[in-house]
Order: sequence, then structure tokens, then C-alpha cells
Amino acid sequence: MEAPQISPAEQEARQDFYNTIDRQSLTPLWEVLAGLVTKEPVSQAKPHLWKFAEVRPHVLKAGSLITAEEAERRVLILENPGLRGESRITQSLYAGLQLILPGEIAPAHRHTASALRFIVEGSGAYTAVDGEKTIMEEGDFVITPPWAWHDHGNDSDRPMIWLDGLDVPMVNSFDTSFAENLAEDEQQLSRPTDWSPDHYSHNLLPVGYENAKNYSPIFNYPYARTRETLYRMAKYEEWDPCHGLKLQYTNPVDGGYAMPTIATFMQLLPNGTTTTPYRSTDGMVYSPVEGTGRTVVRTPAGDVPLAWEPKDVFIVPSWMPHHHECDGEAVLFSFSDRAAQRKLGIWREQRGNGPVSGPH
Ligand code: 1HN
Repeated sequence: MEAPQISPAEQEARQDFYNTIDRQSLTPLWEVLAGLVTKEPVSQAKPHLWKFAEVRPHVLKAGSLITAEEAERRVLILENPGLRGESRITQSLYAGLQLILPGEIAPAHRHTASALRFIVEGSGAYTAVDGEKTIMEEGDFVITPPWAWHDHGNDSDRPMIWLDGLDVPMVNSFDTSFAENLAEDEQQLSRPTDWSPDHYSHNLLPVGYENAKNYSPIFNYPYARTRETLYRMAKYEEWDPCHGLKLQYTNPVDGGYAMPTIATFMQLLPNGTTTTPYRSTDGMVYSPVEGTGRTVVRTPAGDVPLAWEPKDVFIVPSWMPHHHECDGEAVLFSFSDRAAQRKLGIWREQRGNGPVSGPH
């Protein structure tokens, strides 16, 4: 509908009215409605790629300037160029690269925000979550559920670097942040290392086991097992045109995502594929594990090619169509707020020029 012409006098009368009501903290919806309820997502986030080779020296330099103990968490935040100053990588998610040097401890604390770790470099450091330790290796996906005590340590002889993903912006948009530090640096352990996978793996659960929690009882999903599953499935070559072979990490108790708000995925792209464009309302954070290639993101300002290799981090904002082109086979880890969006019934996706599949 065309906006009707109004006279300067009418325009002035309206402006006077707006100024008057402004003093009572009132504002006219009709002036802001189109920008408030957009026809489709209009993300302020930009597609962006951080090359690990370029970021790594800065992460290590931080290690010479501040201890993990003093920093509490020594992390360089990956700030979306479209959202500078907001400590976020997408509209709803935070991400950063954390360094823990041999012999260091990142002291125990807990918060309402959920966290994931995706191990990028190193071997043998641990995280302790709710009374249990797990030893971490490259490619492992580790969860820290909401309000779980967690501390990290590195008993190996090499630095460890991982990608942290948290739902901090989401938690803060609800004004629901709580956090506390434990009096001691390290929490008391109540179970042996890797007790959880010994109890809840391989499609078996102790009889009568009921999970009263809204997150997975497994908190380390080792890469070796994820990779093996992908390659076993790949024998049957059931490639999806948009995703190759894409698996979601699940809570073994209810088949849902591992955490209440953040969904995580690992996908295998077949040798030399160009995937069919795809978009979804969840901005995606990717970290390639194997292979090299490009992800081309279609933005209103034109196509943005992101050329990646293992350990890089790149982001595809909400609702921007994108496709992957890989040189050989490639394995990509990714995470997004899809778990939250689907629970709220606001998630949508579109494959190629196909229909937009509605919220469910
Ligand atoms: C946090 O607790 C960790 O536990 C890392 O390693 C990054 C960023 C914001 C808020 C809490 C961690 C974090 C964080």
C-alpha cells in the first residue's frame, strides 16, 4: 500500500503529538512497525571468517600477558563485524577462542548460560563438569550445561585451544544471568573420569534411569566416534544435496539436542561437491575439522565467499542463503540456536528455491 501524501501542516501536527507523548515514554507504533516486524529476518550480523593461522599467534600472545587464573577465562572473543562491542558472533550466540597452557587452571564457576567447547588444538587437557572430569582431544565436542560447576586444567605439555560457544546474548536478552565462583579453584570430584559415557553410551541406559534434566547426561562427544559414524554412513552414499551427510549431536535419553538452547552438528561433504543453496533462521557458526573449501553466502549486498581450512571459524547469519564448495572431502562442525528456536516454534528453513518450511 502506498503511503498517503500528507500536508506539511499535518506532518507538523503529528510531530508535535510525538514530542508530547514522548515525555510520557510513549511512542507511535506506526512509525516503527515495518522495521520492528520485518517480512523476513534482516540480520545485522555479517558473514565472516577468522583464519586460525592469523588468530592463533594472538591467542598465544595473550598467554604471555595474563594467566588463566587472573583472566578467569583467557579468551579472545570472536566478535561479529556487524555487531562490534556486543560480545556476540551471531545475534543470539557468543563465541571465543580459549587458551589453557600446561599446568594452568581456569577456576571453577557456574552460570545460567550454557556453554560448549569444540577442541581446536592440543590433546590431554581436561574439563570438570558437575563432579566429573573428561580428557579432551581435537575435534571433541564438550558441553557445560546451565548452572553446572566447571573448571578446566591442562596436565599435558602443550597449549590447548578450543572454541567456546555460549548462549550468553540469549540469556541476557531475557535478563536471566546468574553466576557464581566456587571458593576453591577446583571443584570436588564425585565420580571417576569418564563415568558418564560408561553409563549412558552405545544406546544403552541403566534400567529405570530417568533424566530430570533438560540436557544430555553425556558431556563429551569424542571426535573419533563422530567421525567413524559419518564414514560408516557414507558407505551408503545417501548424500543430501544441501548438507552432504549431516548429523546432529543428541541427548541419548530423549533424542533432543545435547543442550536446551544450542544445537550442534557435524557434517561430511563428499569429494569436490558444490551443495545446493540452503538457508535457515538460525545463524550458524562453523569450524572445519578436515578438508578445504569455500562457503559462499548470499547477502543483500552481494555474495561473500569464505575460504576455509581446518580450525578456522566462520559464520553464516540468519536467513542468508549459502552453499559449500569443497576441494576434496570435508568435515565441518557447526552450532546454532536452533534448539531454542524450535522449542519456541519460530524456526524456518528453505532448501534451494523450495518452499519455506514453517515453524514446528
Ligand atoms: C565461560 O564460563 C567460559 O567456562 C568460557 O570456559 C567463556 C564467556 C562468557 C561467559 C562465561 C568457560 C565464557 C564463559
